[in-house]
Amino acid sequence: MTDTAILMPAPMPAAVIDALDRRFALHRLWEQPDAGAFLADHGAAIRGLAANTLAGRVDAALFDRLPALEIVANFGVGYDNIDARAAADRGIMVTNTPGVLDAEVADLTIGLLLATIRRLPQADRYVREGRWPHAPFPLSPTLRGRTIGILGLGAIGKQIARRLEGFDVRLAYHGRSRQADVAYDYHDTPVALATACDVLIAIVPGGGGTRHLIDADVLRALGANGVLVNVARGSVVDEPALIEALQSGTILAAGLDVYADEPSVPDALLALPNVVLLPHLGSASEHTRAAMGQLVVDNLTSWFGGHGPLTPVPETA
Ligand code: NAP
Ligand code: 8YV
Repeated sequence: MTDTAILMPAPMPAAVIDALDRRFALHRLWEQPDAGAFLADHGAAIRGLAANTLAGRVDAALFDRLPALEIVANFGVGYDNIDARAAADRGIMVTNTPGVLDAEVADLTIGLLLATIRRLPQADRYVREGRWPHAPFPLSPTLRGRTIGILGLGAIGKQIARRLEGFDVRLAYHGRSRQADVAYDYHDTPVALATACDVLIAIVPGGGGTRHLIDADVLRALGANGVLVNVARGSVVDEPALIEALQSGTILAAGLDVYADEPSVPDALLALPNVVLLPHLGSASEHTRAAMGQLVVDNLTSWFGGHGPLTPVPETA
């Protein structure tokens, strides 16, 4: 155990807390009766921050209160909760958890896609409500014959695509640039991708660069047989436009793991019969959350052991 002070603004898995407690002087900000007063009294001593999406924005305003901060270790591969450029400007390292969750998120995406197209939650409710003896569950749409567009063919997008190759569907993608070693059809705008597809899977990072990348035009291009699956971030989709598209039949259905204002889900979405709604579950297995937590611990341990970061984000690498 060292006296290096680490701040954890919001709870993380118990194993992460225990491991950090053993190595560092860990401060649990959520247990403080007055977080502002704690930061005023102890902020100058904090050298590491263990962050997650529950911790609120990690930005210049927080960095101002933590003048000795050296590293932010994020519990998650997406780090749109952190102003990484502001961190880079101050020489603060930011790390995330790439790789260890790719397969889990890809599995979940396939499950959500099938659940949405074959209406599995609706069918489960049908059985529980005792309706099966009275009439068979209505026939569903199908995955057969579809073209699936992946918006963001990165580490997770590629794992999703690899799984979908086993489903005998056509695959296409959009990113800011064409990837030389990828054989799937490339489209140079989200609208062009949606026009070519009848399933659109969003798995890009969140933040300003991708805000409302899926808007009313993209949804119109996806079409009346179209299915949207969003496992990226809620900010990537214009949520009111999506609700309108689902209500009016502009698209067929949506499977959503993420929302604009988590954990709030708009009543209009809850009321729709043609959506499957998950509470941000992409990486949420015990196995994968443990691996993510270990990587947070390992990044902090490596940094304060003088060995540098293990998984720095590009802005601060
Ligand atoms: P990654 O390897 O960095 O891949 C991101 C992909 O998005 C890249 O292919 C990139 O391609 C593309 N992209 C980035 N900005 C873009 C833009 N403005 N327009 C179009 N494409 C863009 O990241 P990853 O590890 O696959 O993770 C992706 C995201 O998934 C995370 O950042 C996180 O938000 C989300 N996620 C969600 C869950 C969940 O629980 N639902 C779990 C894990 C991750 P180009 O560079 O060619 O544009
Ligand atoms: C986590 C995620 O739910 O890694 C990400 O980007 O969205 C998820 O794995 C989230 O980061 C937990 O804080």
